[in-house]
Amino acid sequence: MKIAVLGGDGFVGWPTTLHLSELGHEVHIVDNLSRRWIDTELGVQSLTPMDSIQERCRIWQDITGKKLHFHLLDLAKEFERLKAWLVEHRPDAVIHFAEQRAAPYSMKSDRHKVYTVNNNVSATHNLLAALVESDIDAHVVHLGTMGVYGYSSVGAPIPEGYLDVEIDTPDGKKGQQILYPTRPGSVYHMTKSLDQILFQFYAQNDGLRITDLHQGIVWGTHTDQTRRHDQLINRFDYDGDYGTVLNRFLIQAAIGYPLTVHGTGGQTRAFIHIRDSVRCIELALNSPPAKGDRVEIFNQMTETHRVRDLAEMVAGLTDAKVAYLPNPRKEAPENDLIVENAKFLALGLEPTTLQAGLLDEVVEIARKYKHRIDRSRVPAVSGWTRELSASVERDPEGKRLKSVS
Ligand code: NAD
Ligand code: USQ
Repeated sequence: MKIAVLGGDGFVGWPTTLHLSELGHEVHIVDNLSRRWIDTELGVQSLTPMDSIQERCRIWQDITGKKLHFHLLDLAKEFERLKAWLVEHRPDAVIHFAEQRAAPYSMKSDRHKVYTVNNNVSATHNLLAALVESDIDAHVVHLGTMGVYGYSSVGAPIPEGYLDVEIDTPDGKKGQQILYPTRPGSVYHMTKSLDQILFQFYAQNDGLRITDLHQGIVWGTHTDQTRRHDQLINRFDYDGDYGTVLNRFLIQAAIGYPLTVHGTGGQTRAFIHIRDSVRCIELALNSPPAKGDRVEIFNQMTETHRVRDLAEMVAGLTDAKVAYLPNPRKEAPENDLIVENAKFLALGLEPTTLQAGLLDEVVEIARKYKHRIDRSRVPAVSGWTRELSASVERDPEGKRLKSVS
């Protein structure tokens, strides 16, 4: 297949690109490199040293003989170029990772909210409109999030996208399936909820074939392909905006930083290892919906964990200390979470669960590159409201930070 990987320079996009290239697909990365610019804005860098995307592609070709194509394009701002690109390349499938993906970044200020909405909603809508206009019947595989469902305890498993409901009609009760009601907890998660409506419309109106993957928190860093060469190494975010909870706990343990649990740590979330994430995308690509079908939705996760249990587990493995901090986010302090993921299991996914070996692997990588970590960038300082911003703990280590700007 000819596959466009939109956002292919990112944390999930890069290993997906390599995985699909290894399988023999012709892969085209389309990315505006905005994520690298955001690192510059925030004054942070990936824990792992990342080469330029061109250099990464060159190394992959040297090692495997397989060519990767890179195209610098902003999906949200360059509609005409995007359309021209699609017409020229006519991909069989488009994998859409190209959005601003950090909830804390999306809540930093009004500017960050506006950027996240403009970038994410326009990127998705431009893609859909361009596919219709250029009459390209590519299968769109989008990376959505478990967070669209919200995190209130419902006491029942969260289904894969659609909820069976009964409504009262003059002729009695009638069964229906509706999109599971969204309850986003950040501006970022809200954009993913808006994406769902865009997908529903374009599938129904234009027969676009769309799969939406509601993914949990991705952890780990290596896949079989990124391991092959130092310069193929994946991005690894550890900072207070882009670092996600388990990866953050693992690097914190590696550098002797207290594990930064927000609130009581009673938040339960869904998780998936990066190597299962790329495998799920392959499985979804191989099972496209038919033209005219409703949007296909998968819950892309393998297990759920409570944040404080993760912290205690990492502390137990590494002797790290756990710090219970004021929560900068407005979120349920405690929640249960049961998630259905039968569809990927039926397609052959063999879940990689949280094992000590894989946890150690991340700690080892963090130890190797710990000289690249700026401890002052570890605290999560983006508050969801003015009041929460005021109560944020900027110094979990108990040392005065020199600067948090
Ligand atoms: P990332 O930020 O590392 O990668 C996103 C890539 O998209 C970056 O390379 C960025 O430069 C590019 N991009 C953003 N806006 C663009 C635009 N307008 N035009 C072109 N390129 C653009 O993020 P990630 O962690 O790889 O996540 C990829 C996708 O998966 C995101 O959509 C995210 O919402 C979703 N997801 C991620 C996780 C996770 O834990 N990382 C979990 C669930 C879902
Ligand atoms: N948390 C801590 N300590 C930390 C960091 C986070 O206790 O140092 C808590 C948060 O308060 C939250 C939970 O851990 O309750 C998860 O936070 P996170 O930053 O790991 O994940 P989240 O903000 O939800 O976002 C990440 C990705 C996003 C993706 C989402 C999947 O950045 O792109 O969509 O995971 S999900 O969470 O399933 O919606």
